[in-house]
Amino acid sequence: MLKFYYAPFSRAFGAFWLLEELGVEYEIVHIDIRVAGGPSEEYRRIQPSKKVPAIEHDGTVVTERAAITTYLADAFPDAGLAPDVGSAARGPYLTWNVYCDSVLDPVLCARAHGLTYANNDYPFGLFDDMVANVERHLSANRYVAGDRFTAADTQLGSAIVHTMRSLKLLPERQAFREYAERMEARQAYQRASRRDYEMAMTLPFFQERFAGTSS
Ligand SMILES: N[C@@H](CCC(=O)N[C@@H](CS)C(=O)NCC(=O)O)C(=O)O
Repeated sequence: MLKFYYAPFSRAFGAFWLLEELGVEYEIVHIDIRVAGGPSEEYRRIQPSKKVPAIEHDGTVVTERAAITTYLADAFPDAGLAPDVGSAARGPYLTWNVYCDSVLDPVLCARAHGLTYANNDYPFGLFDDMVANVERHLSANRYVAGDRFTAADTQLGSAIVHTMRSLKLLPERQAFREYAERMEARQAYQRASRRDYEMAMTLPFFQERFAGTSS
């Protein structure tokens, strides 16, 4: 039994897309992160900061996106979305999976909230270094781990599409646009995206915000 703790239009999207790529059965548990006061205290038992995503697989709870991504790809090896342990591709696969949460997301979050800093003292480093690193990597590689799609692409792909296209925090670069297009063309991405939108539109929070616009 696999439970997916999720909220639409959130950082849970990458895991949602990965579950669709894996083609496994899962049950969605909607956590209302937009309700006044946040999710119920009971949810802290699953995710200590009451955030999404989280998964529960045969009684094991996994939180934090990089861990969830690694866990799921390893738990369902038939999908072939995790490079073998010891293979050359395993290095960039793990590096970029973690980099998305420990560098890319906090750097962009700091910028979104107006945190300015010029030194390299924060563990996530500098905005320009992050952008240059992602651009360099995607200019040289079709996918995170080289020439084939892996679970780590759901991490980087979801982050790039969301922060470049919707939030406009990540600057437009040709390498980012081409990578985003490759990701958006995937059927699993499109299925997850459609369901994410449909679920968002069942919530008054998004019904009000999207009133009068079309998808
Ligand atoms: N460190 C967590 C962060 C997840 C996260 O920030 N989730 C946001 C969704 S956009 C959330 O649940 N926010 C709800 C809240 O802060 O109340 C991870 O990587 O899984």
